[in-house]
Amino acid sequence: AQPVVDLSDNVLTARLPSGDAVTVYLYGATVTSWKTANGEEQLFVSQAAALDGSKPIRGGIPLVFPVFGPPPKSHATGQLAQHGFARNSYWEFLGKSSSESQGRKADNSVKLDFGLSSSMLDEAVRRKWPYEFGLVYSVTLEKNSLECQLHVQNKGDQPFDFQALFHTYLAVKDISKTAVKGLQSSPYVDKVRSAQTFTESSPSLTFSSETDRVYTPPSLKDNTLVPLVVTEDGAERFVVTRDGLPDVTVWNGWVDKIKAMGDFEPKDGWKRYLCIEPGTVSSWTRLEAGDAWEGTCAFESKL
Ligand code: TA6
Repeated sequence: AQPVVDLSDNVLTARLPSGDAVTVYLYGATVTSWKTANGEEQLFVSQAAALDGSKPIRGGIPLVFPVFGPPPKSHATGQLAQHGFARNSYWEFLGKSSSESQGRKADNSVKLDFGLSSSMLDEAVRRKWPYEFGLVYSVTLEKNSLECQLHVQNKGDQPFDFQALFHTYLAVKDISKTAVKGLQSSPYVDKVRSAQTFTESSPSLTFSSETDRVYTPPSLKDNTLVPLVVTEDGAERFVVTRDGLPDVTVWNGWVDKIKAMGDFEPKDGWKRYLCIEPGTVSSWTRLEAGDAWEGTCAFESKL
């Protein structure tokens, strides 16, 4: 049996013979559902998420490019919306391929490619960030895992500086029983404490109030990055791996921030999500004319 892929009304669905499935809206190339074979939804999407292209989808995996957070006014991205334009632009589906593994056609794996180039942007957006670029976003679904890879190409004759991040809303049963391991000794910028920098002392980060931190865990001696483990009630729930993405934002808005978000429903939904956001956001990545950059993260469900 082969993976089944369908695209209609700007929504792409893919399903593996094992039953694992993914849904991607061409709007923002936003993954809005990732289900493991048992039908269990792995991502959180607000019940009030706008799915009509009127605003970025609240939940799933919004893509952040070329700037994370509110853009610095004095920066070339200064005129763009918070988190940039990737998540509120229409991408195109470039096609599917089942990734070869060990030389054999893996029938329980499918790679979906999406593209966004500067020529596809609204003129109003192009004027705010007038660089020529090409993005290819690959979403690979395998049994119990989802891999997200962003390839950025500078197609102009001017260098540009960018940030990129996968703003992943993981579904959890209860945030008060959820922890993140693998951040110990990592420096982090704490948005809740006037963006001051601290060092994580705990081997297991837990949540009891609004949390909004950008961690930059030190890479290992062989330059690989430490996997993060999300646990629930002490048991492994997700393993998050990164390649070329030095930062991880950890965010839960808690009661008040979520109450104030018009497109966040239900209002007690803060208890059932945790954003683990791999990216390169603590500095700017400069891309020379003609050069390319790639960043990859993978989420493995241990349920
Ligand atoms: O990634 C964390 C964060 O930057 C928070 O500060 C909060 O603003 C969240 O993203 C949601 O941002 P959004 O623009 O999607 O409402």
